[in-house]
Amino acid sequence: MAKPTQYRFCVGPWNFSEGGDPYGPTTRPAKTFDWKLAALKELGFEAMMFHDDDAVPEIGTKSAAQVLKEAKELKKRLDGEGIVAEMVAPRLWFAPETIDGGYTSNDKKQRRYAIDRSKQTIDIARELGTDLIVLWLAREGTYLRESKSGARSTELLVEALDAMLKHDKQARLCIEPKPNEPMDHAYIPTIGHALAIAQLTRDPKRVGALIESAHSILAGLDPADEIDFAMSFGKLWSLHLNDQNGLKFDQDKPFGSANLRVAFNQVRALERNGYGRKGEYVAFDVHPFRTTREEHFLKHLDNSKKTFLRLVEKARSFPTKEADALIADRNYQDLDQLVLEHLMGK
Ligand code: GLO
Ligand code: MG
Repeated sequence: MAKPTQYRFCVGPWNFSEGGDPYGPTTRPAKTFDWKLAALKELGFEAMMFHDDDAVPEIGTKSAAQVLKEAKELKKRLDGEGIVAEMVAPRLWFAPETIDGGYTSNDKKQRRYAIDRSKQTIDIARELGTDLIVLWLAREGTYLRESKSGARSTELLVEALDAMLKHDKQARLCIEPKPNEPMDHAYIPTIGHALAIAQLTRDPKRVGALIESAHSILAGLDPADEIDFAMSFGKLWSLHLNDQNGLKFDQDKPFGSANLRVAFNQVRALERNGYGRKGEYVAFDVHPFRTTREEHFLKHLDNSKKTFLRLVEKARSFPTKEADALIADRNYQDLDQLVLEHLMGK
């Protein structure tokens, strides 16, 4: 039997957010990058995720050479701290150029901007020592369906992915699907869509996926099924665990906070498919509640990790024999109770 996975954890600088929402200002002071790096280490996390402009602040004002120089400096800094860069993601959704989308914008100039910026992200990743490029296709969708053609948008997405794959022969593109927010409807809403579009690219084996629990739930799906599906293709290369209370705005709650059983099933799926054995990290894409005081700034991360590790214990100690007997007897009634008793601690 394979040795149990020793999970390794990862977080992004944006996960130390300050509590601002569309209805009110921030409620905690902004923290510096150095503070976040120290916090990450204190929490026992081993890797950091980066947007391109987390790695190189004010990226839009800097020359290509300057961007690479700063990426190199960051790599040295991370090496010194013993922290790995897990991935880099182009933060396309912030720029004035991408108001109508990046790769699927109706404006050719803006599509070019999105592709060029993504290529630069790949260059930054190379400097940071990672081949993983995360693509959260935030604005690749519509507010108004009649404003774009879905067929043309699929073509444009494939063109963009191809341009990135061509730019660097090592880079792996990891699509993070999300069905809505900020868009009404996104073009790549689920893992199925991500894996399907991979097949249309010039190098399907370098296009995989990242599952975020909340995004699956927002699509009305069970994140555990999404994990099983992606891993059946060997295509789950990164993971954003969190929680989501139904079909609302993207809540990014601590892992297990809304539905412990759904969280348990995600951990079971990770365990049964061997997630982490090829060096994949478990990231928590969680945010502190707006009410969180400054002195409790790290609780959402620490608690998510605690819950995850407790659920790993629960997955490993699950009474499989008893469960199998109930399954064989089609006694799902008692199987249900067995799961509940196990989670409640009996
Ligand atoms: C938002 C996304 C976002 C991405 C991150 C990496 O809903 O989950 O946090 O994961 O920007 O691209
Ligand atoms: Mg995410």
